[in-house]
Amino acid sequence: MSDSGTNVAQVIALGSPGRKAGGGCGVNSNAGCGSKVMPLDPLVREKVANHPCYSQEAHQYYARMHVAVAPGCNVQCNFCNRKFDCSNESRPGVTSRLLSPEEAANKVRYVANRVPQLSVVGIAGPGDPLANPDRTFRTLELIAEKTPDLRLCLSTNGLALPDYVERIVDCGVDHVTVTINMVDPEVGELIYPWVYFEGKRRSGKDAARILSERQLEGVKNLVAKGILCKVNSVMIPGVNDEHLVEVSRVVRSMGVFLHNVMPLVSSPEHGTYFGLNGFRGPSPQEVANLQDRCSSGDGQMNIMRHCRQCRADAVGMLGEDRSEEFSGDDALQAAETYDADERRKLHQEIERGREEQRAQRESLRIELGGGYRPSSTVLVAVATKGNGLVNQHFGQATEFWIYEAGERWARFIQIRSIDRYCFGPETCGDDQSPLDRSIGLLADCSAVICSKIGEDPRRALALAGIDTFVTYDLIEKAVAEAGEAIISTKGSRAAV
Ligand code: CLF
Ligand code: SF4
Repeated sequence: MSDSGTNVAQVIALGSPGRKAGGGCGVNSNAGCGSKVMPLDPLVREKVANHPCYSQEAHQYYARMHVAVAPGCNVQCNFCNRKFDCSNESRPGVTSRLLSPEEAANKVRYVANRVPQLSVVGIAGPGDPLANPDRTFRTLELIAEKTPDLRLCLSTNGLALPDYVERIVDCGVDHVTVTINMVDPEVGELIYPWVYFEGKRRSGKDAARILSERQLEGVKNLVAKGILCKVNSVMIPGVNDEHLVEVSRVVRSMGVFLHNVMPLVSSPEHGTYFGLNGFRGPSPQEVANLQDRCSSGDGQMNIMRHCRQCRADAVGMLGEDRSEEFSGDDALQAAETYDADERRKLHQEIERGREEQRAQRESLRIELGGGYRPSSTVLVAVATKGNGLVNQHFGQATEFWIYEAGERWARFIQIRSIDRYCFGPETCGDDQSPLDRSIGLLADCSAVICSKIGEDPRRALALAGIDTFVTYDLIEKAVAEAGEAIISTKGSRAAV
């Protein structure tokens, strides 16, 4: 059953009518995420193969959902307002409907029957899952019983993590995210006014030290149990931005698989300490620069670059928000049967399509990031709905995928969302049209690649010095071709 274009094989069928097929998907299929291309242990490869957060490639084909069952929190972060969902994995200002464990398990089954790409269920709030252990573990047990083919995922601030590693393993959770914003209490006291630990509220450096020790102890124990561990960090300019390179180095040395550096989203109306006190979020360029520093030099970390900072009740592919569609009472009823066979067939079709794309990409011999970087590169923005293809109309794009392009070379850098384009009054205003916002968002790009565009936006982009390429093709192929064309006519333009 599906309401989302059920024939997945059709959706990911390659190439466009009239064009030579070729190329492939986001990153090397042996890589976990982001820009690095590294061979993976077969066990790890199996774990990331269909996890949309742990693999940039997988996120083009598979969906996740969150169930909002965990209301309380044991920590106060200066980027969080408790009226809203946990900002460690959600954008500030988003509020989810709290579910009971039974309602959550029913909703998972309902969604799984209707979103065939669903592969992962996560608990990420609205508070901290491990500050609500009974609700969280009951939910996980029910989901494992009713929808056993789905992967289970958990996100936590880590304060209570050492107490629950065994239960996490027993429940069958195989992916855990810990938000670590510092490993130095002097930095930590600027981010955490207090933590609640062993029945007492602790503040200042003491609070930050306890939190950091507990986070690292929890991570160490998870890794020892074979759980795939990701670390999320909120990048707060002037507070922990420089320090996150050290965080990356430390967690990598402990066996963490992936580091997700996310921008602080800060505005006074969210009512957070940082928002009310003028702390700004970083620009996309600043985020990309820090991610590059974490992934090279001393850090050498595998970096997640496609996070959408989604809601505690998110549903769908990472780039889409279908939470409203599944917010009614219908989804919470117990009566539905579960069609695991139908879902298995659909996932097999997805895998067949991915395999074809890989083979075609290999035949094209386009390098996907990795160690080598051409001497001349430019940035290009891609409008895509996923599935490895340039397949989105410019005017309908709510986000752009930014690539660095060179001769037979393409490196995925980041996602830029039009809705979230606001880094201060000089870049954002109520009077800006969606077109102005897109152009502002892409000001450092040399080209936009999309499947269709109107004459007016094409002209406006040209006036801003941004070329347009219209195609329906594999993303890396289109990116490398556009890059080559621009460099041969205009030369290189500074990349991020
Ligand atoms: Fe959810 Fe997090 Fe699991 Fe993914 S989200 S609990 S690891 S299934 Fe993913 Fe969303 Fe970013 Fe989180 S895009 S906010 S990283
Ligand atoms: Fe808010 Fe999450 Fe921090 Fe708790 S851990 S204060 S819910 S951001």
